Amino acid sequence: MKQSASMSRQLDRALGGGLAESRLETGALRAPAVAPSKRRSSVGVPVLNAILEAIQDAQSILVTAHARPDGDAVGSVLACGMLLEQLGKQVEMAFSDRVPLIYRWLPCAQRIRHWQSVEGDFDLVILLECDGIERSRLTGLEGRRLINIDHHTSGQNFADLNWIDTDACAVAEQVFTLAYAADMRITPDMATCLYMAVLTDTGSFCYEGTDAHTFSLAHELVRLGARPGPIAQDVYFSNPMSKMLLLGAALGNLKRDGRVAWLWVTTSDMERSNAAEEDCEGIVNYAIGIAGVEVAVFLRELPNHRVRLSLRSKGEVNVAAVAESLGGGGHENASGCTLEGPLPVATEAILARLRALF
Ligand SMILES: [Mn+2]
Repeated sequence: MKQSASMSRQLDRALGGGLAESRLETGALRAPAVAPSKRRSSVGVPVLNAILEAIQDAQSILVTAHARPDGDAVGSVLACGMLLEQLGKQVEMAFSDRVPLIYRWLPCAQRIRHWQSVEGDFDLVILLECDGIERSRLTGLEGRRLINIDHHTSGQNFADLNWIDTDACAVAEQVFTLAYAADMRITPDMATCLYMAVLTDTGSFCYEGTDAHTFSLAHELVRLGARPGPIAQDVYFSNPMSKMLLLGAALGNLKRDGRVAWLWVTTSDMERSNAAEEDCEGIVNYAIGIAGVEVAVFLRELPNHRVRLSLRSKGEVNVAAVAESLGGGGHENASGCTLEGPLPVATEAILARLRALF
């Protein structure tokens, strides 16, 4: 591991002109230099140094992320785990929920444990995309040495070391930066996991904030061995039938009032479609896809009579703030929270909140 003297050079190589430089080294491409971006100077170098030192001092490390893991959580936990193994660490990766089917093809995905409680002694726990230990829904994290790496605006300084970079397009970008800072090689397997994370967390490079830097990161990951075609096949064209049946049920419940659209599924819709929780992923995007709709909400009735909400915005409304005011969190354009049921009450509650904004 490099000492701090070379840290800024490493970071610069990771996120700055180094991308163009590495292209020149390969001699294969002569693309123009990547435009500088504000986030390259905003990376928290001191905390990165501290994180690298903590990793260096640890022998056994657990890597986890939030419950109901999405593509960024799964891909970044895997890449981070592989990075730590390269550094000679004893690594466990765990989630409180199963890895969704569409991510189980990822390298090493079968190594991720499905735990309710942290098992074993760890010198260090790295939490990705959590605003507190509760977000992981793993018990037994209290009192352990924790590192928090997050890119959400709802990020909190709850751990011993906290690296929150809201300019990162995915937590995968932070894992990428960490690998470069540690002077470790990003293997094709790591690149595959990180590319999938960036692809899914930027909404296939569609969300606001996707810029030249996002594409240079993607470019670098492809150069390092990620294969966009097969990854897109696995993520977008390998859905179980249950997901399509559930989508049909949700679209049958689609409603609109001015610039707000919403749709929902009940527990009986879930049962009838033989759907799993992960089959709900992305349904909200069909509602935000309507012309003239600014905010969309997907509501899912939970077996405990509470209601899980996913919110999307085209940019006019900050749905992270809306979700945070209701105990949830996320990004300005994509967020979530859980409300008390029954479903019609939760629907009215969120609609009242959104109508007040227009
Ligand atoms: Mn993310």
